[in-house]
Amino acid sequence: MRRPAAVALAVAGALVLAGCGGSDGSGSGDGTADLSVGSAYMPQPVSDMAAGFLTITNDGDAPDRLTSVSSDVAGQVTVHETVDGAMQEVEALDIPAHGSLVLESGGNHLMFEQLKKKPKQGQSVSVQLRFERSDPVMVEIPVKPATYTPKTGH
Ligand SMILES: [Cu+2]
Repeated sequence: MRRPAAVALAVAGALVLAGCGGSDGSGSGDGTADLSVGSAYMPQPVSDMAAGFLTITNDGDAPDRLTSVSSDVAGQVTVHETVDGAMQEVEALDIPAHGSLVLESGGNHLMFEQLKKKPKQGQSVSVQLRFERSDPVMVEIPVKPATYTPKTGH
C-alpha cells in the first residue's frame, strides 16, 4: 500500500508550509504595520490655527491607527475629519493593512492650535505622529503658500 503513504506525506508537507506564515521573511506571528509618511504640507497659516495634510502608507500585514499628534510650534495638535463640510475632532484614524490613510484638503486633516509662532512659506514644521501599535514617526512638514493645493488633487 504505497499510495496512501505518499498522500499522507503530501498532506504533512502542506501543513508545514502553511505554518510558516507570511512570505516576507519577517517571521513575526500576526504581522506588523509598516508605515511611511509622504505628501506632507501645511498651508501657511492665516490665523492662530493651521491645518496639516499628509498620507500615511501601510505596507505591512496588520492595520494600525493614528492616535495622537504633537508639534513644537503648537500648544495642541488634534486629528480632524470633515463630515458634511463641518470638521470634528476624532480619537483616531484607521490605517488599513496594505492601504493608506489620506489627510487632504476638504477631508481628514491635522489641526494645529495655540500656535506659538506662525510658520512661514519655505519653513518646515516638525511633527510627531503616534500610533496604536507602531513606534512614533517624526515628520518635517514643509510650509506652502496659504492657497497651495497639491497637483495630484482632484
Ligand atoms: Cu480642523
